[in-house]
Amino acid sequence: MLSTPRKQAFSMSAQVSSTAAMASNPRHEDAAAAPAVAHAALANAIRALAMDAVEQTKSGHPGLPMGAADIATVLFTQFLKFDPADPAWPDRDRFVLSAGHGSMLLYALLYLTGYPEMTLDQIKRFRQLGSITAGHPEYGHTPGVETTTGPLGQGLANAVGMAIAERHLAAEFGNVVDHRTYVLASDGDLMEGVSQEAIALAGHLKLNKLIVLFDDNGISIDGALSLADSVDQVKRFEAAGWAASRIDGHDPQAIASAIANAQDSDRPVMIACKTTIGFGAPNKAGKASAHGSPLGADEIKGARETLGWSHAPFDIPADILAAWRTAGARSQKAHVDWKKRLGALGATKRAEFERRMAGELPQQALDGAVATVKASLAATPKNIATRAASEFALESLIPAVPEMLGGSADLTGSNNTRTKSMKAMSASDYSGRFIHYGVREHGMAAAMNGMALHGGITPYSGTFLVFSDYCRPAIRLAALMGQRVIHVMTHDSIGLGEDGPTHQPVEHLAALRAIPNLLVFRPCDAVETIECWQLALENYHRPSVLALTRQNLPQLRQGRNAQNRCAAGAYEIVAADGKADVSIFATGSEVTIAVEAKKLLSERGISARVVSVPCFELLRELPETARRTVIGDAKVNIGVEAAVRQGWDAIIGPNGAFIGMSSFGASAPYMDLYRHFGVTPQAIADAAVANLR
Ligand SMILES: Cc1ncc(C[n+]2csc(CCOP(=O)(O)OP(=O)(O)O)c2C)c(N)n1
Ligand SMILES: [Mg+2]
Repeated sequence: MLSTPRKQAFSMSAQVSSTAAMASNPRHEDAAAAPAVAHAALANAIRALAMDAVEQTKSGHPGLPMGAADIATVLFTQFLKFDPADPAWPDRDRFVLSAGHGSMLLYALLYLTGYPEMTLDQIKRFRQLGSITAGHPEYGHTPGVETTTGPLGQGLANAVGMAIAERHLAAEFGNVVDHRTYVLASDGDLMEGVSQEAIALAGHLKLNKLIVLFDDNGISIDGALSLADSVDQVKRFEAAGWAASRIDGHDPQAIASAIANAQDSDRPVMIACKTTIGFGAPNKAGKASAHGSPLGADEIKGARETLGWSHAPFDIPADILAAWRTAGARSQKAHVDWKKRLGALGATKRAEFERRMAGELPQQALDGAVATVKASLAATPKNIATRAASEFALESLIPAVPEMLGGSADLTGSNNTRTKSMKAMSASDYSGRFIHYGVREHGMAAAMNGMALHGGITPYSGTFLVFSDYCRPAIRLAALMGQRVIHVMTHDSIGLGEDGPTHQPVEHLAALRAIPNLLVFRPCDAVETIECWQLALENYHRPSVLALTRQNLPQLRQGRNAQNRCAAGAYEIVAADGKADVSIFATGSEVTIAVEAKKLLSERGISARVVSVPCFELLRELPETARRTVIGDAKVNIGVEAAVRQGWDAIIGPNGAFIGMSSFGASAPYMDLYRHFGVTPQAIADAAVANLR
C-alpha cells in the first residue's frame, strides 16, 4: 500500500497529464529517497524537543507533541506537500494545528524540516518575548504557521474555510490550485460547538481534500474524557457526511495507509488516531498531568530511557536531522512543476491569480464600481435601508472584485448579501460565489478566516448584528491575525422593531469596538454604505463589520460625492449656521434623527452642527489636528446612537449628553420604540437646551 503510486483523487486530472499528476504527489516521488533513519527516531526527535523546550521554559504543553509525534512524522515525511524555502507557496498543503496548545509539535516540525527562521535557538526561547515560538501558534508571527490557534475548535473551522477556498479557486484557475488541508484536532477541538458547525458544512460541501487527524487520547485537562464526554466521534463525523475510521495513532503503517486511503476519498475524512498523551513519559503518559506542565527532570530522564533517546537536550543527531531535512525537501520537484503549470496559465490569468493571492485589489475596477454606484445615487437618490443600499453597492462590487465570496447564515433575504447574478456554491459546483452557510454563525465566521488566510478570496458574510456574539471568537482572531474578513450585520438596532429585545442589539457596537484592529462601520445612508464597503475592502490587514439597518433611511448625502468622506471616520454632514453652540454626533440611522434635531434647535435660535461618525476607529486614527477639527469646540456635545453609551465619551467627553439605550429594547413597531426609548429629535433638542443652560 505504502509504495503503491496513487493517482490524484482530484478531478482536475483531465487537465493534468498523468505524469504531472504523479509528480505533484510528493509522496510518490519520494518513495526511493525514503530516509534511512527509523520512524521511531524521527518521531522521538519531536518528543525530545517538545519535552526539553517545555522543561527549559517551565511552561507549555508536552503531552500533545509527544502523543501526536507519530502522526505528525508520517504526515510530514510522507504526505504533506510543502516547501520550507517558500512557506507562502500558494499550492502547498495546509497543515492546521487546531489544538494550538501543542505548539511545540509544530515548532519542532518547522525546525526539523528546515524552515530557515525556525532555528534551534528559537526552540530554546520557546514562549519568550521576541521569539517566533509563541505560547500558541500565531499566524504572521512564525513562517509555516497557517492560522492562529489556541481557542479550541477554531482551527478546525478555519481549515474548512481553507478547503472551501481551495475548491473555489481550483474551479476558476484549474490545476495551479490542487492541494489538501490537514488538521490535527484534539478532544477539546471536537467538544467545542463550533466544530459541529464546521463539520456539518464540510460534509455538506463534500470537501474531500480535507483530512482531519484526531488525536484521540481520551484525556483533557480535568482528567479522563469520560468525565465529560461520551460521543462516538466516528459516528458523529459519519453522520455529517464524512468518511471516518479508527486507527492506532502510534502505528506508522496504520497512519500511512489511513492517510493514503483518505487521499482517494469522495468526502472529507476523519481519522481517529488512538494515542497516549505524553507518550514515552514513564509515569505521566496517558494522564492529564502530561497535558500542560513541564514533565520534570526525573520524568524526562525516564522518558529518555523509555524512548531510547540518549541525546542531550536540544541535541538532534546529524543523521536524524538530515533525514528530516530530506523530508522537508521532498516537495521541491512538485514546487517546480507547479511553477511550470502556473507559467502555462497564460499571462493574463497568471497575473490575475497572483494578484488575488497577494490580496491586492483590482483598484481601477473597484474605483469604477464605487463611482458608478455614487453616480446613480446622485442622479436618483435612494431612500432605502442601508442593508438594501449594501445590496445595491454589491451589484456593482461583485462583478468588479472577483475575489469577493459572499454568504449568509440563513438570512440571505434579510441581509441582502446575495446579488442577482450570484450563483450558490455547492458540492457539484464550487465556482459559486455565494455560500448558504446554514444557521451556523460560529462556523461561518471561522471558515471565513480560513478563506482569507488561504488567500485569493475576500469573504463576506451575512447575519443579524445581534448574532455578532456568535461570530465574536472568530472576529477576534481575524483581528488578531490581521485578515480582511467582512461581516455584513443587518438589523442593527431597536430599529428592527417587532422581533423584540432578543434580536435588538444594544451592547454589540460597543463590544465590537472594543476589539483591537477591527473596523466597525455604521453608515447613515446609501452613499455612506458604498463608502464603507470601499473602506472595508481597502483595509487589507484588518476585518470589518458593516452594521446596517432594516428600516428605510433618507439619503442625506446628495450630489456628486466624489470624495470618500467616511475615510475620516467622522465628518460634518450638516454644518451649523454660524458658530456652533451644539455638536451632535450620530451614527447610522440616528444621523437622520440628529439632522431633524438640528432643525428643531434652529427654530429655537440655537446653532447646531451634525457630525456623522460612521467609524470610531478611523476617527481615532486621524491626525490630532484633523480629529480636533471634526470634534469641534461647541459648548455642548451630544452623542446619538440607539445603543449603549460605552465608548462614546472618547468623542463627546465625560460631560457630553448621550441619547441612546441604557436597557434592552422591546417588541413593537420601530417608530414606537424610538419614541418609547426617547431616541428622538425632540429628546436631542431638549438635551441640548438643558446642557446649554
Ligand atoms: C475555547 C477554549 N476553551 C478552553 C481552552 C483551555 N484548554 C486548553 S487545552 C484544553 C483541553 C485539553 O484537552 P485536549 O483538547 O484533549 O488536549 P490534550 O490534553 O489531549 O492535549 C483546554 C480546556 C482553550 N484553549 N480553548
Ligand atoms: Mg485529549
